[in-house]
Amino acid sequence: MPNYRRLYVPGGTYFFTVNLRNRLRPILIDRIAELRASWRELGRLHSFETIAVVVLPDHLHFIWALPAGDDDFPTRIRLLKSGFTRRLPTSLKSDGRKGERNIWQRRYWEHCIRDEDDLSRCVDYIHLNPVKHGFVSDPDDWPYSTWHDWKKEFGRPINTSPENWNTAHLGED
Ligand code: NI
Repeated sequence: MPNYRRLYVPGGTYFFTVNLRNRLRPILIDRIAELRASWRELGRLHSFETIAVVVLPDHLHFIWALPAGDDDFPTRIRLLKSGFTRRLPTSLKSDGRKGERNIWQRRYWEHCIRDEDDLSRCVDYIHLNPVKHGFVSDPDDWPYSTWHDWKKEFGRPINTSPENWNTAHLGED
């Protein structure tokens, strides 16, 4: 079992949902290399630990642990978004609809994780999200998540009971 106590930074562990404006364009998957490069670049500029992440075609869910006393996730998210957009070809830099110049929704959903149980629930939510959205029937089959790293490290650490994720509303529409 994962040691959630070790992973959990009290007051500094956050769950985020970040969406594209145009939910019909699978840019995040089509341009996964650019997204990874933006994530790495952000890691060189600001410290944070990515505890779990899943990339869906038009949105992201992830958990970051920030250093004690540092709650500046808005800057980090802004840089992640702009770093990704900057790497896109001009044809993809707007959301594809007239007048919308930003591919990202301005708002994002943020949840400060309360304790180790909450962390475990949020991690499972992330790793089961491709199943929740109907892309695959097993998280094993979705390549764009930290599930595979977690499995390597912890076995198959997931609570697949539906109440653990199906009724949760962690920033999903
Ligand atoms: Ni989702």
